[in-house]
Amino acid sequence: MDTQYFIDLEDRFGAHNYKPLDVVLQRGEGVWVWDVEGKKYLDCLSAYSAVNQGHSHPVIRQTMIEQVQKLTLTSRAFRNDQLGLFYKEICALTNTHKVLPMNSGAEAVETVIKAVRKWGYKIKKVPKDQAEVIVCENNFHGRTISIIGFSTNEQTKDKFGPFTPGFKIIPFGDAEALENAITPNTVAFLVEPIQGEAGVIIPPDGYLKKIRSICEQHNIVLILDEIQTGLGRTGKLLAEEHEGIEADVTLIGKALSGGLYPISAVLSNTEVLGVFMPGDHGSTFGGNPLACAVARAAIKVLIEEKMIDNAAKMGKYFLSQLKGIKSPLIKEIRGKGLLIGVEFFPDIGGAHRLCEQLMENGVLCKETHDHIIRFAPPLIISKEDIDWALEIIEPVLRTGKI
Ligand code: IF1
Repeated sequence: MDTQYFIDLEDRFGAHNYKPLDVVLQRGEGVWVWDVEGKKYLDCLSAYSAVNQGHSHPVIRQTMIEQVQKLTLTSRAFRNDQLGLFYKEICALTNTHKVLPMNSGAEAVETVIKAVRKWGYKIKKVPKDQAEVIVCENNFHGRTISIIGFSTNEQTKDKFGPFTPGFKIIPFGDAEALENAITPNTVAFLVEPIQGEAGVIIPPDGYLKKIRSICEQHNIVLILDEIQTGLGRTGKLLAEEHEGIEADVTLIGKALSGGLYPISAVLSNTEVLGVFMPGDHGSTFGGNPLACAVARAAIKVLIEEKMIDNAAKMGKYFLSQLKGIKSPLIKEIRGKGLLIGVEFFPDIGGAHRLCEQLMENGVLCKETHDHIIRFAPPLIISKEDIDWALEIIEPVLRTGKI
């Protein structure tokens, strides 16, 4: 059974809500993946930063196997012996007071929107049904109806309305715009520290500090969506650390399991998550013992194996080498840690064909917004691996061919 066979099956039976590269992967180990024909690739996407710890990390994998053999799911109607330990460890690591575990990133976002609305009514005394949440242009926070309702991307929302009211959209990276958008009914500001889907957009220096202080002044909850930027990706445990601030609420997901299981979490101060009463919110799978055991192992190896330091060092090296490529196709290269975006001039005919050429030659990555390629390999990548990838990337980026 070859590549085409699997592609035909997907096309025939699956909804066509994706247009993947035509590579059918079968196995992964560390930074490498293999397709059904045995060809090896360096993964420069890491499942959109879910596989920060590398594919099939042996410690996470072993933990998962052992937990599967013991207990996987109890529902939250009963307690389990992994949940409390997960809470304790993630709180100690991130300086958090309260945790609410969910499954997908979008669920964590939905959860925090509920929490800050209730916080607004109960604590800030906003009049009934008047709570406003401020978000940014070009945001990406997930795919549910409420979340896409405050997207500014046409395709994301086209023909999916009507949407949830209560959101106000301001430009990203503009602290003054936040100040101006605030009303007495504003309960929270939800923002990505670096916009991933928008094309690795890094806000001006000092932006996080400024929004931290504006939110404090106006008694507004600062929510950082670190689902993509968190857990080492940018060379710090959380991207907020680049400016030495602490959000009131931080959302994490993706790499919280190292890619072995869908796990997300809302991390907050006591006041915000404190508004939830029994019955207010929940999920059948959220906080299950398998998820918690996997998450505990995933954060343990992230720290113990110094993956965050490696992301900082290797990110610097990768970025500087990429910046050294002289190419008429490239408009700008930017990044933090191992979250790197290469933006091409819009008239080069799209970055998709460049991704196809990279794939042909053994490097997997994906374009975003048509003319930007994101390089985000697992955080365990070595200098040798990067040099190997650069041999392939350099000619493709320079000439559009190899
Ligand atoms: C897809 C993008 C990345 C996220 C942030 C919440 C979520 C995401 C900052 C929701 C998810 C995904 C979803 C995935 C592709 C991927 C992506 F290109 F679409 F934007 F990473 F850049 N907040 N990002 O980045 O998390 O519910 O998916 O677990 O195929 O839609 P989720």
